[in-house]
Amino acid sequence: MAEPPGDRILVTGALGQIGTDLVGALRDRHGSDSVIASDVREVPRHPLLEDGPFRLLSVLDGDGMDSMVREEEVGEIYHLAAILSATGEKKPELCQRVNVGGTITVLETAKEHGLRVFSPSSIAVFGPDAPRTAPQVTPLNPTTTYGMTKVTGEMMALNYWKQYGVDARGIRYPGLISWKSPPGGGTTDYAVEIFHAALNERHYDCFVGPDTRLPMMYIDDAIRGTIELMEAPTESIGPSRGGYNLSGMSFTAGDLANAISERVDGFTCEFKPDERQQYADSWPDDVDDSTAREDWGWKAEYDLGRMVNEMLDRLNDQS
Ligand code: NAD
Ligand code: AKB
Repeated sequence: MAEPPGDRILVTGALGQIGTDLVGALRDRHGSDSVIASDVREVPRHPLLEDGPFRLLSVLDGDGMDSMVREEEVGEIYHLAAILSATGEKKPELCQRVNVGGTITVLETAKEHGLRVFSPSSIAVFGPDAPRTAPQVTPLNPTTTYGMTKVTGEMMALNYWKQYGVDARGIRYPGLISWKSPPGGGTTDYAVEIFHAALNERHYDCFVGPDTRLPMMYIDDAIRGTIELMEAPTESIGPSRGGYNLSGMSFTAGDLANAISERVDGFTCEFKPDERQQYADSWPDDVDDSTAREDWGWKAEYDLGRMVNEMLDRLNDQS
């Protein structure tokens, strides 16, 4: 493996839901100048643009990424750029191009320059045949285009490690719930939208039914898990390196609406399932994360009650 050009961190797709929190956490840890946020778009007044370096970069531009890694002395890439499930079903070709093509760009750049890589997977890798609590190892037969791209991403991460020694690691994130930035076109977006609607309109039209149960996680757990995985010694990372199951919490859309009603007077929720219902139905209720616990000591800290309190408190503070 080549010696990396430096030890700075490049984050792709940084202006999205996860990047908004992850870049801040990485800058707190390594210093603002050491973490370069990048995205294919600019978002006016986005806090990341003021807190440290930002560069426009498409993950489909291999030459641009190669130059950036050399010129900015990068040693590690957190690769967050992707098209999520709901947008991906509307634009499957774009989803495949960005998710698979973008991951190839990142892994090839990492191979060339000896970089470490974080490349997230998703609970969308599972299909309807997976057990309701999905184990780490089970046949992966997703029915969404997005899920298929995530299976490919996991396999590529493992292959680049085995064939070229690229230290690529990933997590099968559950639906993530956060307050700093809006979700980016996924099926689990209802679990974030409902908080904004509860506080602003006292009402939410939920696009999945009340009995829809999915694996979910509060953003602070997700960011901590990401950093813990990337800081774990190489010897502790096993063959699940392309996509570790991490369990946070599991609740139905009805449970979430009830938990919010207990805190927000007069809140009502109507359930009006649309096409995203079938994507949600194809995913498991929960995941078994014993492999991540055993390999690198993962443990979630937020349950439904604590997450709801935190979301409402943070959003109230913000307004
Ligand atoms: P997001 O949609 O909020 O953000 C993705 C970002 O990628 C956007 O800012 C977008 O502008 C950028 N992007 C799109 N095409 C690009 C391109 N060609 N080049 C560079 N940037 C491009 O997504 P997110 O929720 O932050 O997800 C980040 C990663 O985590 C993705 O791989 C996603 O599949 C995975 N994930 C997210 C969740 C979740 O609930 N948020 C759950 C499971 C997995
Ligand atoms: C989506 O709903 O597409 C994402 C995910 C679970 O991967 N939040």
